[in-house]
Amino acid sequence: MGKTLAYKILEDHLVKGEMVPGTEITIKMDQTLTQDSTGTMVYLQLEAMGIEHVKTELSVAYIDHNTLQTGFMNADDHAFIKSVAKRHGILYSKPGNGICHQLHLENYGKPGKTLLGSDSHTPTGGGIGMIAIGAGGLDVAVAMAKGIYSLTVPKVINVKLSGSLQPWTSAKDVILKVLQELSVKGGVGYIVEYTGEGVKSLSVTDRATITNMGAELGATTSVFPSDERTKEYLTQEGRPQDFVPLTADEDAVYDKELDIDLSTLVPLAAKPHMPDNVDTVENIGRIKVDQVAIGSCTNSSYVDLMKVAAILKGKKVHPDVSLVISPGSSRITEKLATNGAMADMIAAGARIIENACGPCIGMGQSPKSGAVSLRTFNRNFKGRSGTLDADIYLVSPETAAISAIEGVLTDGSKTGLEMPEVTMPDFEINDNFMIYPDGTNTQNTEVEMGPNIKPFPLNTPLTDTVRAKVCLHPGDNITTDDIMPSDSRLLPYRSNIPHLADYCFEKIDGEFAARCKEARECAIVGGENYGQGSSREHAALAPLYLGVKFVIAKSFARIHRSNLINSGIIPLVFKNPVDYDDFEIGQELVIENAIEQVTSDKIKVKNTATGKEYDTAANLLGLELEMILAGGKINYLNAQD
Ligand code: MIC
Ligand code: SF4
Repeated sequence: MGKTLAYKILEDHLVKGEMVPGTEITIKMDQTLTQDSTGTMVYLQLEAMGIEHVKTELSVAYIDHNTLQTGFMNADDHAFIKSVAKRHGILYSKPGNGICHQLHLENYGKPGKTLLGSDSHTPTGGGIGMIAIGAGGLDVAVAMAKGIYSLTVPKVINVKLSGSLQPWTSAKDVILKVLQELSVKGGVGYIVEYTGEGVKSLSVTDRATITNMGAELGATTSVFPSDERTKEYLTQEGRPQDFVPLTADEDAVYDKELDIDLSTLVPLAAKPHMPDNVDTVENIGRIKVDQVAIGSCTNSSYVDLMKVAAILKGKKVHPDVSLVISPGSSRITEKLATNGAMADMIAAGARIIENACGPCIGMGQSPKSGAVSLRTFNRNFKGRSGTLDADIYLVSPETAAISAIEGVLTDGSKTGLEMPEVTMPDFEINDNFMIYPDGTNTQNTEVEMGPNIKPFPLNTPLTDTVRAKVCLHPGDNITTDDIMPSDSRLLPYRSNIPHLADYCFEKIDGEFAARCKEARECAIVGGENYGQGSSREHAALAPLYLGVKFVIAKSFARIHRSNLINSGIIPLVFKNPVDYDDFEIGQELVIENAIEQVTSDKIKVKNTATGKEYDTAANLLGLELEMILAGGKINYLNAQD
């Protein structure tokens, strides 16, 4: 029986276990990446492990999220990460170099390699034929310390592409189409593998847009084959030697299939407030637009921005629109500056901001009250922009640029305007923003710890009776942005859990933190896809700090579930999802014989307020069980030494 590309790469890295879906395997991790908003925790944890040199082939620490530096906190975090990087042989990418995923693709992504990143959009690397997985910070710290990562073997969906894209439609429309078909939870437990004739028509940066936003499907990762287009990209980036051809076997068997004819796609948009709330731009209609933001790890490549520049050239941004552009990397900005494209953007009235995540994570550029903002980003969760009542639509760079000129949401293919062809040039390598470990005397490097960097909270081993008060009952599709909001006010406190914890669930229920502090031992009762979105382990660490013992939900998102387990918080699923409706804030829940029960496939939770008992399951695989018993991953690892 033929093999999928995903399984070939995983098998190639197998350290423990077998490729049986639903079972646990351990794989060798060739590379890791971190970014600064999750990175400080990662490096605090790495320091706690007492290692010398990292065990990976390559580990990179990027600074791209917290670049506003509105106080000393961000700069202190950067200095801390830089010092730890030097101590352990990790490459350090200075602020201003660009967004981690774009930079990693340009500089270090290699077909056939594995990559673990403390950011949910790490699967961007799948565009170049890697198995690139997003994970919680602690998992990335362990991958650096031991060179391995454990995961549940996913199934594989085949997205079979045929045809080629029409002018004014692009890679963003492909992934929006996939999201429309599969939904934000359709990828949970799967790797999404792209095959078919249509693959050839997509460049590596197109593919990276698609695999990047595969994170919004809840998938473990997404992957494209490595072919002539991959070779072409690596050559343009000055790394032809990194190319290896890779593809699935002709007769590979997949668990699910989705066919997409690229020629039939039209410009699409994800409407507020979910990435899978997709419709055609034409159906949504010519709604008035207040802001257009172009950039993010999804759509900030050279070709994307050259298309934007070509659309803007000689035109004027609509008087009622604020257009802001953040390029993906210093290399791209430099090229746009020297070839005149940036001048075209500025002349049209665009605001050019730093090569960083910026508005995508609410670091500036929040739209006005009640605004309509078109963004080429990947998430439009309510409030993520920093403006709670803004309506965010996710669109392609082409749709964003033409709409910025028209002042209304516009389907470019209906304008009669020609969409200019853009090709990628060869890039000269300039790594002046990179600091490479020098390999000498690194262990003597002093770790720079600013006053805002506080120790991370630790759980205690599981007790036999777990008693907790329901402190939240929030409904379906709760995102990690809901659990632990991030914006310019809170991102500077990513190294300070006690401070951050006071804002936990702030946007959903301002009383949550106070309620937990009063109850001391708490539980959350959630709906479907609880914890979707980012990889931030702060969405587990803040609840841990506030005394959350377990979460019962209808279902969990992959990375958040792992982060809960790493923190020793039990993720329970209802055997009978309608039971969710029975619960109320303030009720006391009890798990008796917890130590024995967590090892079984049924865990009884009693609601002492009503006397009713509910069947739930934690479905813990080998290592996961050990971690829950020990009170989290750090306690488990310490007990091994
Ligand atoms: C995001 O896009 O939500 C982030 C900010 O990049 C997060 C990481 C974080 O919360 O720091 C992610 O995607 O994992
Ligand atoms: Fe940065 Fe946004 Fe990408 Fe997250 S999704 S890594 S915040 S650009």
